Amino acid sequence: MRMSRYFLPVLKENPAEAQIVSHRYMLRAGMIKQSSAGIYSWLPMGFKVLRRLEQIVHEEQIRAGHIPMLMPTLQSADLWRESGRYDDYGQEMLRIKDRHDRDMLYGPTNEELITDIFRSHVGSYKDLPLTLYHVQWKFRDEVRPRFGVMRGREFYMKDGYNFDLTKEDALHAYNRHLVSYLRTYERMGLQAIPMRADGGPIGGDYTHEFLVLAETGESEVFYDSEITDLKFGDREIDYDSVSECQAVLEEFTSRYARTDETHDEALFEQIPEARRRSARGIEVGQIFYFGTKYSEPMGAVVANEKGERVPVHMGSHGIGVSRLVGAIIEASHDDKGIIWPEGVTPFHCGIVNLKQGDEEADAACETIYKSLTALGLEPLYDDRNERAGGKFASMDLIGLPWRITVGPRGLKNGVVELTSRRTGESEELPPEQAIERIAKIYAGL
Ligand code: 5CA
Repeated sequence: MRMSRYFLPVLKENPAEAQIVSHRYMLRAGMIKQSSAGIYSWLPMGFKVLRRLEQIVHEEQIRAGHIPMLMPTLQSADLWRESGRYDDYGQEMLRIKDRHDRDMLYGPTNEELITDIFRSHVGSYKDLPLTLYHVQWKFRDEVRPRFGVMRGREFYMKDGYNFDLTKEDALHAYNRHLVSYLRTYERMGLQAIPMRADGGPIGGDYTHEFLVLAETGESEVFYDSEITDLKFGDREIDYDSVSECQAVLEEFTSRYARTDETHDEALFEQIPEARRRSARGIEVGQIFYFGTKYSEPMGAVVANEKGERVPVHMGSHGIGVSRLVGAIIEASHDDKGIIWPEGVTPFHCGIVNLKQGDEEADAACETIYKSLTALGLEPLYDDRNERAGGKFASMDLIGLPWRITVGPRGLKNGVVELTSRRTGESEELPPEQAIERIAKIYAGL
């Protein structure tokens, strides 16, 4: 993309309404614009990151054997009356009437809708196990929407639902989700710690929240410091294997890690003092097993091997896709701007032309731009007629992990400059080598 033709409305001043760094940088880097309290438009660069996160989510869900689909945002209140949650959900639910005076709502989550789809089409244990998911906008009329996309009213969420014949099978689905989530967050450059949590309005005895540690996090968390040494890495896992998924669950959940809702001071004090940590965290996902809480009242039953009709065991599993954009920035920035992890960056590298209009510099930038594009990469070429200082400041704010700087002086010696946004270190090398280096960094991501 050429910056002169893009829509990237960068702000020079700090917006007064932004209290935390991710909100500030998302506004300043022209990623989002508030349309009303807790509701945002995603401008082109913000949208690119959101789409990228969604893509990673899809890849990891499909790898785990889960099936993508799409349900609507607007739902009929009748389904929620069947589960009993229409009244329970309270003011967070946005209730709407259509022209025929029918009660509708903007879905805050989809347990009822998916259970209705399931009961209409599935009747036998032979069709199980089944996990369906979608990535769709949700609406929760939060009392205090704040921190930009972190606590929005409208937000983008992946929600998946498993249907199993037995509790045992459903717990395997739970473990499978835990494993797939660990992989998902690591690919986004995040460490998200599974913590024992509270069921809340979704319900259920088994539930873990995934938290990214950050000073600005809304949750208070307590954990054993050993847990931050755990990495999922690039290990291969057979998602059908009960024992393999179980082993990962045990590895990642056996140490003490809880949110304030489930914190147990006496248990916590059994950890050696030097390893006890209390901190703040951003909740980027939650998994639940809730058994027959919805299948029983809504009649989602299947015939088992003996021909008896039994309610299915279910769970639901969510990832806050739009919140993650903010969470990644909270975890990865400096005082100049965002530092995108390579796995999620909106553009693979920036190209800064130090002297726009200089024949040689322009030609070199064009060649680099075209070569990177031909390799399937997306560079962002700052081809504007601006001073170098302004161009650097914009690039630092936008936070692309790599920058190639091209100027007449370097070109005389046959070199350009390759700079890492994270370390700030620069290296001079011939353009072809800079291109090769970038291609290598992104190979396999
Ligand atoms: N039905 C279950 C699992 S699919 C569910 O709704 N879980 S949840 O309530 O925990 O939401 C899933 C994730 O969505 C949360 O972990 C959080 O990352 C994100 N989320 C929840 N509320 C908001 C909000 N107001 N703004 C942004 N993200 C949110």
